[in-house]
Amino acid sequence: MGVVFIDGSTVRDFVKDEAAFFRAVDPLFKALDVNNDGVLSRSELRPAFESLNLIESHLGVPDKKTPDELMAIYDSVFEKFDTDHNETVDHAEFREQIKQILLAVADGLGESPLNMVVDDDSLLARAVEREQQEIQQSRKA
Ligand SMILES: [Ca+2]
Ligand SMILES: [Ca+2]
Repeated sequence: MGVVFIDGSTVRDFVKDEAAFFRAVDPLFKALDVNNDGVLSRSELRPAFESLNLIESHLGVPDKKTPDELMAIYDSVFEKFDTDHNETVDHAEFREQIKQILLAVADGLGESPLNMVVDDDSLLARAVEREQQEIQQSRKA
């Protein structure tokens, strides 16, 4: 998808559209759940942190971190996802935290459209696609 125009409302509308949001988030959960037991362990959730890092660097947070700092971040992100502290992240916990992260990203973006490079298979790309489809549909109507 490359460079796109994106603003806070692109992301907020995407999160509000539960059907579209779950359609984008649930495959992520499935892909992360390597042993297919329906929940994410600490090590299974780790690849997701790496894409969160990507979001951070988009927003200008420095991404130079020592391995110790990274471990501490992974741990604190896991604790955040695991809201009932049972050492696994289930579907509902995953959806809720991704939602919170995207809403934080939306706040960071604000209301002025920003030129941004997004990965084709990232959630932000899904948000932009959804908005483009909506615009196309309203043109047809
Ligand atoms: Ca698992
Ligand atoms: Ca849990």
